Amino acid sequence: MKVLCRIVAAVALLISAAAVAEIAVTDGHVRAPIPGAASTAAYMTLRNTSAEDMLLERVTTTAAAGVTLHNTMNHNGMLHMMGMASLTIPANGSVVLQEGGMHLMLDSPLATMKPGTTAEVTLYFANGSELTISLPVRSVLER
Ligand SMILES: [Cu+2]
Repeated sequence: MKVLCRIVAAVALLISAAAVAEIAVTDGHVRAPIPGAASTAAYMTLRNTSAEDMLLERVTTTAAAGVTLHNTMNHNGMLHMMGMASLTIPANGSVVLQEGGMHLMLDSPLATMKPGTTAEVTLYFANGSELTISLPVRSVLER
């Protein structure tokens, strides 16, 4: 029984280690909210290093009251934002969240989110894995 427990513990360790390594985030940042603004956006590149599609189902942040997945649509030259229930990051592929495209919408951002600070964002995937990232807050003037 003792040996079995050790094996179970070792397997559990392997699973949790693999779960966070499947997604690599690069170029992540949050746009510093304009004082009094109802929302701001976060951008990043999500790369899936595994052989399975990864479904991003839920996002949370400590830097705003709420966060949702958004896509930007162009209807006859008018840009509209639409909520997305989930986002698939294809196996061995990547998805770019960028201005004018898909992004994370942070609603009621904290007033303390100023350029030079960081915002913590946690990504929850359908396979049970989650990833917490610390994104730098950047001024809109920075590129
Ligand atoms: Cu949006």
